[in-house]
Amino acid sequence: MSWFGKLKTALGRSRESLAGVETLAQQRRPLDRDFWDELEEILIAADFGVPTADKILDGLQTVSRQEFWSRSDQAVSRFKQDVRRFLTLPNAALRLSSRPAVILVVGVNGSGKTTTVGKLGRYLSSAGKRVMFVAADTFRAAAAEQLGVWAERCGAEFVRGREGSDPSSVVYDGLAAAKARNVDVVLIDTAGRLQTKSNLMDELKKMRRIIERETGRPPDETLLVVDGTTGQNAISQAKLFNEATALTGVVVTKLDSTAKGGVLVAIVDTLVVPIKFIGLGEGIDELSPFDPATFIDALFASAA
Ligand SMILES: Nc1nc2c(ncn2[C@@H]2O[C@H](COP(=O)(O)OP(=O)(O)OP(=O)(O)O)[C@@H](O)[C@H]2O)c(=O)[nH]1
Ligand SMILES: [Mg+2]
Repeated sequence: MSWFGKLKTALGRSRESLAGVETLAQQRRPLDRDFWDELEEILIAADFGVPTADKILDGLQTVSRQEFWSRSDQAVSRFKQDVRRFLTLPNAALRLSSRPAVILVVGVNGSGKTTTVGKLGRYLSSAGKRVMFVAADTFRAAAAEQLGVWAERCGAEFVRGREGSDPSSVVYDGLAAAKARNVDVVLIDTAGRLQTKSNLMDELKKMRRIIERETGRPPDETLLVVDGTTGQNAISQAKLFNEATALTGVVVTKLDSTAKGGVLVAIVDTLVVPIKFIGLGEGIDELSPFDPATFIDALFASAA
């Protein structure tokens, strides 16, 4: 199956959540109050969230008046362009400007951080990079073992600490080992849950300080991993992390599962941080750089 075919298959549920938009276009209806209400309902059911849905619809209604549109297919075609515009932010590509480059991976428990580190390791080592994984999740018993398995799968160097040890000291050890072993990219996997939320945020800040002290720079990337199936919950979690650490990118996982397409638009609109990758399955190769144009094509392609 082609890569685009795979993307289309993975996004099946998301596409279903927006199928009503295609129906509205095919009906070639007048742009009356009922039309706008129905479109809004579809967007909210597809996890756009009320603020983002309203922002898109307000813009669309203004243009429809200015350009004297009369039919729903015109509005829907512009709608797709607008969604694509909403999803497009600068700096969407992974930025690895220093050596070793440091990628800090954060997010709530179960969002897919460790899996994403594993997939990113494969992605980067396939591109010829020497990769190291650092297990800074010392909170959960099996966390380091889980990351170790991913490291073996993609031939990454691996640094871990003792269970319950200070995550920042593991980060410190990891950075020292990375310099000694001539590593190109250090990926740091963090805990998703501690005793309290403020502990978690404090710990992330501390790791960030260690990285700055040891490399002279903030992490090249601080990626927030978000479970796309958690809908509007994902948005409020993302906001919390964005306040605690300067995020440079988002990875939305489980788009092959019950996620609805609108959640990506809501995330980008709320955080103003680009989505850099999407997770399309549990396998090591099921991660894709995020490209808004391809995503929109796959999201709206008729189910042929
Ligand atoms: N279907 C699907 N499942 C995924 C994807 N990414 C991760 N998962 C699954 O989500 C579950 C949690 O993934 P982890 O990588 O362990 O999540 P985590 O954020 O590291 O979790 P904690 O370490 O507990 O905070 C696992 O069962 C993964 O296989 C994805 O893109 N698609
Ligand atoms: Mg984990």
